[in-house]
Order: sequence, then C-alpha cells, then structure tokens
Amino acid sequence: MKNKLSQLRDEFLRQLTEVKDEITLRELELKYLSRKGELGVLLRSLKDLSVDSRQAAGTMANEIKQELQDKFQEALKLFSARQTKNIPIDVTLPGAKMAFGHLHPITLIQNELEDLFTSLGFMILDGPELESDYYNFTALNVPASHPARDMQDTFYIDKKNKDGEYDLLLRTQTSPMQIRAMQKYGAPLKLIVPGRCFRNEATDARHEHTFYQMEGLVVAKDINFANLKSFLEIVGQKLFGPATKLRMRPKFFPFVEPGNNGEYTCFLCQGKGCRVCKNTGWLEIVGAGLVHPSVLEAGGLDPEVYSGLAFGFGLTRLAMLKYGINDVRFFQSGDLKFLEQF
Ligand code: FA5
Repeated sequence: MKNKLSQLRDEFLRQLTEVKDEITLRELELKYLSRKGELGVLLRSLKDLSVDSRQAAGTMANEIKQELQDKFQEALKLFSARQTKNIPIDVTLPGAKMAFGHLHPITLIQNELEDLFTSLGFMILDGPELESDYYNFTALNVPASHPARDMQDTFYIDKKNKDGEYDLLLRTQTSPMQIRAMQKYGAPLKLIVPGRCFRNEATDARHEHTFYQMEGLVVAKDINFANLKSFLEIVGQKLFGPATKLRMRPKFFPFVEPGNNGEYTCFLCQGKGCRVCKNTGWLEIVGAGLVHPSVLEAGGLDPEVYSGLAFGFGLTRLAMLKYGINDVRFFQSGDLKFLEQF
C-alpha cells in the first residue's frame, strides 16, 4: 500500500509539471484528487488492511493527500493570476470615468467670503457648537428673564451644572464668539467666524434646525456706523456684483445699538422687483450694528475707550439666493442629485 501511495504521489507531481493551463489542471484534479479519483480509491481500500498496516498507511495517505492538495491549489492560483493578466485590453474603448468630489454650495459661499475678509485683514476664527448659556445669551445682553430669549429657541443638553441649571446648549448663532474673541485677544480686533448653528424650529422651506452663519466683528478706538456701512457695501458688491446697493433699516438685536438689517438690491432684477425679492427690489441679507457697551464689558473691554461693529450673515440663506435653491432642506439631505449640480 505504501508503495502504491508513493507511486501515485510521484506520478501526480510529474504530471503537474506538464500542466500548461487551468483546464488540464482541473483534469488532473479529477483524475487523482476527486472523490472517485485514484487517491480516493486507495483511501477507501485502507479498510481492507490489518489494523497495524492500516494505521501506518493511513497516516501516510493523509500526508500525501494534504501535500497534493496544496500543490494543486498553488498551481491553480498561478494560472488564475496569469489568466487575469492575459485579458486582452481594448485600447479603443473610452476609459472608466473617475468620480471627483466637490465642494458643498455652502462651503463655496464661505470660501468666497473668507477670501474677501482675509484680504481686508480679518482673521478667521472657529468656535464651539456646544456653547454655554452664558456665552450664547447672557453675555450678549440677553439675561435669563429677557423677552429676547423667545427669538431663538434651541436644543439644551440634558445635564445640570452644580447650581442645578441646564447651561449647555447648541449655539443659536455665531455671536458668542464675539465675547470669546474679545476675552482672548483684547483689542484692536478684526475677525470673522463662519460656523454651524442650531435652532429649535418648525422646519419649512426657509427654516432648518441646523444652518450656517458667518459673524463679523471689528473692535478698535472710534469705530462708527460709517465703517459698518462701508464693510457691508464691499460684501454686497463682492457677492452680487459692483452695481449692488445697500440700505440699512433699523432692527432690534440685543447685542448691538443701534441695530439694523442690511438689505441689498436684488441681484436678479437689479432692484426692479421680481419673484426672488418678493417684488420689493431688496433682499434682507445681514443683521448688523454697533457693539452694545455691555457686550464690550462682558468681553473685558472698556466701552469708554473702545467701540465696535458686528454683523451676521446666514450663509445657508445666501447660498439659497446665489444658486436659486428654493428649499433650505436640500442642503443637508445628502441627496446626490442635488449636490452634483454644484
Ligand atoms: C442673528 O442670529 C444675529 N446673531 C445676527 C447678528 C450678528 C446681528 C451681529 C447683529 C450683529 P438672526 O436671528 O436674524 O440674527 O439670524 C441671522 C441669519 O441667520 C438670518 O438672517 C438667516 O439668514 C439665518 N437663519 C436664522 N435662522 C435660520 C434657520 N432656522 N434656518 C436657516 N437660516 C437661518
């Protein structure tokens, strides 16, 4: 039996050296290694041997079986690799299209404004999205009992501080960075803060629970309303073209005094009145004003010495206007059909 086994092994290995392709290799497998193949027949005949010879021959047979199977697998791998390499390539076919990523429309607007403001000497700051009640409201002149709290509801973190109050929230605006920046850098100061904000809103085509704003703050001696107006004019002309006009109408924001809404002539109808501007000829784009003395104080600056201007854009709404998007909810929908248009 041992002789037969070793002859079979040698024969298999010899024939393996002559195999030229996968088909003959498979034939060899069938002949020797399949259930009804020569090795299988020998293995089944082991039962006819005496107990002693069966044990010795059985061990040998199993070792040979393993060896031949390994050799077969090795050869198979070699042929498969060669076969893949040998697939003919039709060089006249068009190439596979590469998929490129691209910037989100809000990032495009953000980049455009960042370029403008850095060219005017502003620094760009990032701030925490998880804010304290103090920075988001109280330090911005909106104490706990103030009715202006109703203007911006948000999502509170379900964890009380040591005084038993819920004081962590998702920021409703980028304005808290006004205070943080004054505390950290003092004055003079020129900065913008692009970033994500959150509000507890009933969402509709113009309101999202998550959206982007860009804050601007300038603090120095003798900052006045004319400085604010000129910055806002530059921004409007950069965004909507050199003929764009600005008008400023009073609006209440607790952290500026006086506060106003900056409106630009509609880029689509040039102020004549159309669907985009609801026939007014003007687009409400930016909240702005001169920094309230209490806010300067909260930032650690003396309002008798320093003054400041601040403004805040809704980047999401700007992107809607600029790209003619009629529903704010598209931005975060993850819908590729929407995103691929930019
Ligand atoms: C503010 O948030 C002020 N912090 C802006 C400001 C800064 C005023 C500095 C004065 C000085 P307001 O709540 O109006 O203001 O929001 C500013 C802009 O954010 C809005 O004009 C709008 O474009 C955008 N915005 C507000 N809520 C939403 C929302 N739910 N979805 C999409 N955009 C929103």
